[in-house]
Order: sequence, then structure tokens, then C-alpha cells
Amino acid sequence: MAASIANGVNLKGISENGRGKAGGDRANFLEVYDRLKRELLVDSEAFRYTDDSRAWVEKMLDYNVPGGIYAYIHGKLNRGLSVIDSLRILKAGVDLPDEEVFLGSALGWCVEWLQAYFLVLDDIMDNSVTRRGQPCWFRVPKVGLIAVNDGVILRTHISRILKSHFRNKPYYTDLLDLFNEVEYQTAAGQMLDLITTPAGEVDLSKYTIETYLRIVEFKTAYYSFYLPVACALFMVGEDDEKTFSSVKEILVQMGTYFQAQDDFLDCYGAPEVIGKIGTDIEDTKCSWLIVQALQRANSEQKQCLKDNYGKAEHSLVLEVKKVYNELELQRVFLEYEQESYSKLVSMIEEQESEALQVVLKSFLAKIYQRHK
Ligand code: DMA
Ligand code: MG
Ligand code: MG
Ligand code: MG
Repeated sequence: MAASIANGVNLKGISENGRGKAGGDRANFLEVYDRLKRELLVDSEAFRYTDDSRAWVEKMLDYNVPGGIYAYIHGKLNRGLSVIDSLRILKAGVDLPDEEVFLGSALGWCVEWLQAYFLVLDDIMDNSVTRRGQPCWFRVPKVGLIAVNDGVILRTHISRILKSHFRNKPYYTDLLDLFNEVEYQTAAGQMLDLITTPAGEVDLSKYTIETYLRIVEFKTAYYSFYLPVACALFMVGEDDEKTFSSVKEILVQMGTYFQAQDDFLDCYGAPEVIGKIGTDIEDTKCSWLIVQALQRANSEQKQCLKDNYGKAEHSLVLEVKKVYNELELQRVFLEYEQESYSKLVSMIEEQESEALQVVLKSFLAKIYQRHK
């Protein structure tokens, strides 16, 4: 462990420091967004904006990165805020200078930018309708498939933010490498998600738990869970490979649990709460629910799933949900949730560093039993 990582912090939740500053961090975090956006919009080194292109990018960013007005009210910004939360815990006892708070927030925004990039493209590929309580970006009039290039722009903004604020830091190449690796893993996960279920083809034998775990590890866990914590570790000068690999193992498990929740909410969540309308059944997704259903269904129920999974008609989607209900998947999920939580807590408690235990527990507390 790097000497700069503090020990002896309160293990029963987020450290006093982290909790005390949480509200302030959120307001400050949103201010950092405005600053990063302003910098990108006057960035004249590499591109000459016209009034129209500047207005386009500003609208596109506001719509997709903080996620519009919905995010300001309901928004979780979990991934982004967890960089600064983790940083505060790792530096417990030491007041963070404003510059460090800014840098931690900027990295948090890089995570949110990455998320925005993947979601803009994910919604096109999943043919989704809403996201964060508003129409998906590609469904906005005059946007359409320009959204594909907007996704690329979002991705390239990350490199520009890193270059302007981290170029002179000793951990700059580590950050670049981290973002590249995680982007690759996420894109590979998205590929697995998409090729497992080609449009119009329903092959239920593919929906095994092994396939499921591979998809979600790659498409969700690295960028949502490992990335923010790894950013904070680089900022505090951590350089022990073993530390990174042991937190990675735990965060991959946490990310798996998180995606199982996402799949559960796709069917059982309220759209006005989760901000999106579920499409997994229509899209023939290898979702946690279908994998569980197939493990429990009798032959009649299996036939029903085969006949109706992956169809757009509402009445057929309801047939699938009927089988889910017969198999009591809500109860099965609650059991899975309890079990995942206990397993994660014991994995976390095996961590050597107490500060890291607090980081991981506070992350877990943010998602445990979430409804949105
Ligand atoms: C999410 O998968 C993964 C990425 C990389 C965006 P998903 O399609 O289940 O996400 P959502 O339910 O948010 O569309
Ligand atoms: Mg999707
Ligand atoms: Mg998807
Ligand atoms: Mg989903």
C-alpha cells in the first residue's frame, strides 16, 4: 500500500469526512461540469467552432452527460461521485486541497462522459425509448444517427479533459491506459451482449449463467465499478499491482450484482422511477431474469418463453412476464440480492487496507436494494 493511504478510518460506513462533505461535493461536482464544458467549448487548439457547432455540442453534452433536468433532480451520478468519495476516504484525516477536489471531480466527470458515450450508442442498438426520464438522444428531432458521431465526440472529450488537466501528473499515462483498457472491455462486453441475441433469432439454449456472467462483467462492471476506484487509487499514488487486482475482483462482483439489479428493474422497476422503459424482453436480451426463468421453468413454461421472448407485441411481452411471475422471480431476486450482499461484505472484509474496505463498503451501500 502507498503510504499516502490512510488507515484507521471508521469502518461502519462512509468516513465522517466523506459523509460530511457529500452534499457539498455534489454541488461542487456540478460546477466542475460547467467548467469542463466551458473549456471544451472554447478549445481552439484542435478545432475551430462555428456558432452552430458550439451550440450543438453544448446541447448534446447537457442532454447526455449530466442527463438533463432529470439528473439534477433524481440523478444518481453515482459513478462520477464515487471518484471523489473514494479519494476522501483514502485520504481520511487529511483535508483535500481545492485542486485535488477539482481533479477528483474532473476524473469523476470523465467516468460520466464515458458512460454517456456508451449509453448514447447503447440506446440506438437496444432500440430504447427513454433514458433518464427523457427521450433517448437519437430519438430527439434532428438528431437521429448523428447520435453515433456524438458518441464518438463524447469519447474524444475524455482524452481532451485528461490532457488539459492531468498531462503533468506522474499518473497521466496510467490514467490513459486505464481508460483505454476499460473502454475496450466495455465495448467487448457490448459485443457479447449483442451477438448473443441476433435480431429475430431466439435460441434459448444460449442463455446460461456462464454466458450471462461473462457479458455483464465486461459490459458493466469495469467501467461502472472498477474505473472510478482505480482513478482514485492512481490519484493517491497507489502503485501496488496486487491492490489493483484485489479491488478489481471485488468490484467485478459488485458490478455483476448491479447489472442483475438493472435487469430486474428493466422488468419490475417503475419507468418513472428508473427513468427508462424496459426493452430486454423485446430485445431478446440474455438478462438475469430469463436465465433464472429457464433454470426453473417446466416444459410448458419453456415453450411459452420460446414462443414469446423477443417479440415486440405488448401482449406477448406480458406472456413472458406471466411466466416470470409464476416462477416467483421477484422472490428469487430478493434472495439473490441478500446472498450477493453477504458475499460482497465478506470479500470486502478480507481486504487488508481498512481505508479500501470503507471505499468498497460505501460503494456497496449506494447500490444495495436500489430502486432506480
Ligand atoms: C448496459 O446494458 C451497458 C452499457 C455499457 C451501457 P443495458 O443495455 O442493460 O443498459 P440500460 O438498461 O441502461 O439500457
Ligand atoms: Mg440498453
Ligand atoms: Mg444494452
Ligand atoms: Mg438494462
